[in-house]
Amino acid sequence: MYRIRGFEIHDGYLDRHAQSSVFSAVQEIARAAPPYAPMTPWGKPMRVKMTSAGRLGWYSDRRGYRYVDQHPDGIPWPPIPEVIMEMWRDLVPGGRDPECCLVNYYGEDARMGLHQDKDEADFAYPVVSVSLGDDGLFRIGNDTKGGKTESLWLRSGDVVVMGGDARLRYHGIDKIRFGTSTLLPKGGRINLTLRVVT
Ligand code: MD3
Ligand code: FE
Repeated sequence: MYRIRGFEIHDGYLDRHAQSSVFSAVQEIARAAPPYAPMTPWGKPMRVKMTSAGRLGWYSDRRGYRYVDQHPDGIPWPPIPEVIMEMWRDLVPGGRDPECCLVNYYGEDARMGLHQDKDEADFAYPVVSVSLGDDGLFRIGNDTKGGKTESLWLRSGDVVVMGGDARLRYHGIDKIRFGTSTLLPKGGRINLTLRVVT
């Protein structure tokens, strides 16, 4: 484990076997709650496809960003699979369980601009991120817009814990290196973020 700007980077946290187990769990979530491209508040669909597991799922439309208790098709979000819960309990011991596991799918040209995650009620809880599949170039900024940023490649099996001082840092994914991993049969990158929401 090493730290950059308060982010705990657990590189190689999941070995190949564990990555396959977590990927199977993600496919189970995607079967119950199909990934979709959320509409941004400014009316453009996101390039990253998303779905969620847990009591609450992250959602966006013309009215803004928020957590909702159902998939846009009106189905309840599936429960967070146990293999995913185990990672949270290992890395964030003794606290509440996450209420949301947001699943992000990055195809060849998908990226996510620099943003803060502040739709949650309690910033004392960290966000845990799990990367699967192709490499993604992760950019870390500051607590306000602008200033110098640092970038690092996240690889399949890497886990990042964003807590304490790092919880409100600007961050994003600039690009993925399509085809760098054989974990996902169709290529691309999956990121899971585990969050306490309320
Ligand atoms: C830092 N996802 O879902 S994960 C997101 O790879 C998101 O899909 C990116 O940013 C991805 O909101 C980056 C790393 C991450 C996630 C949540 C954070 C970094 C964070 C919350 C607070 C601070
Ligand atoms: Fe984020």
